[in-house]
Amino acid sequence: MGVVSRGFSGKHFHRPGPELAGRVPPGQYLASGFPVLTAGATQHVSTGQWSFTIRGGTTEARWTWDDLLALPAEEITTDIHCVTRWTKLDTHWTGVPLDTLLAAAGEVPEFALQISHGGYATNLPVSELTGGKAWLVYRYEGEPIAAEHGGPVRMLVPAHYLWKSAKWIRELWLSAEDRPGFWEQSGYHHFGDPWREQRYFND
Ligand SMILES: Nc1nc2c(c(=O)[nH]1)N[C@H]1C(S)=C(S)[C@@H](COP(=O)(O)O)O[C@H]1N2
Ligand SMILES: [Mo]
Repeated sequence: MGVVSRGFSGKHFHRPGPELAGRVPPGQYLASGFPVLTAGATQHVSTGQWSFTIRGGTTEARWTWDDLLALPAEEITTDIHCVTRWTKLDTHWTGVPLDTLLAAAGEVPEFALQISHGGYATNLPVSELTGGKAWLVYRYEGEPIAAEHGGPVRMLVPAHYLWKSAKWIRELWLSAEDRPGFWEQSGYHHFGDPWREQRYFND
């Protein structure tokens, strides 16, 4: 992984007014644009190349782009929070809930590691990906997701800091141990709850 490209620049961020205090987690600012945060290079994955595999359940399950589009999709409106302190309110996405996908994996162990094209990875308990809390998304604001934002398909787990939402996702590795991903190996939190400001390992 190389340099982290940051979209952070002062004039595009502002403090939330009091009316939004309950929407914006502690230490966060509102972003007017949609910053791009990538460790390393943008991955260019075609829809024909893309597939998603869940390993580590009693059944290995895999979906191509066409398989994913054939599944019932949900429209998601949600706020997203990056650990570099920007928050974006009311983003709209279209995608398939992980509940649907994990149901095809049989019995599953406790932890999940999201794996991306390009080598990025991030971990969460499986229980954070079920119960309508996570989606594989393929549309943003009604359009295909731009490559820089993780298209054609990325994970969306909005209850956690956005580093827990892998762009260009290709696999989910399930296991009984909690294996750290890219940022977690560099001292970031294993859980990453923005409301509890779980930025670094000991937060
Ligand atoms: N594959 C991959 N996914 C990733 C990252 C990355 O570097 N590579 N960065 C993470 C971080 S730190 C954030 S804040 C969000 C940024 O998503 P965005 O670039 O669409 O704003 O993607 C997350 N997912
Ligand atoms: Mo981030």
